[in-house]
Amino acid sequence: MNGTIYSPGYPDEYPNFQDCFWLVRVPPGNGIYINFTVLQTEPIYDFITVWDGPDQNSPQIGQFSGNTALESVYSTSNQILIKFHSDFTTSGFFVLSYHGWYYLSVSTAFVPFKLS
Ligand SMILES: [Ca+2]
Repeated sequence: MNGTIYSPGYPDEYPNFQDCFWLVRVPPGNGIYINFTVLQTEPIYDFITVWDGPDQNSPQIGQFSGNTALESVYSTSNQILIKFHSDFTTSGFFVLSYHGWYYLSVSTAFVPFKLS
C-alpha cells in the first residue's frame, strides 16, 4: 500500500520532453494520500498533475510545480493517475510517496491509519 515515485532518471535531472504516467491503485474502500518529499521542477513549465481516478477525465486534485516541498493531497478514489510533464529546456527532479488510507464511506473523514 506504500510506494515511492521518482522523476525519470532520478537522482539525475529528468530529461526534457517527458510525459510520464503512473496509475496508483489500492484496494477498494481506501483513498490514497500522496506527498512530495522532494519537489524541484522548473516552475510552471514542468509539472505534476494528479487526478482522483484512473484517467484524465477524473476530477483533478492537484498540480505541482516549482520547488515547494511538503505538498500533499488526498484522493477519495482508490485509484489516482499521476502525470509528469516537462518542456524543452531546464530540468530538475522530484520524489513523491503514496500510501493507502482506509476510507470511511459513511463520512467524509479519512481515518489516520496507515494500512501498511
Ligand atoms: Ca523544463
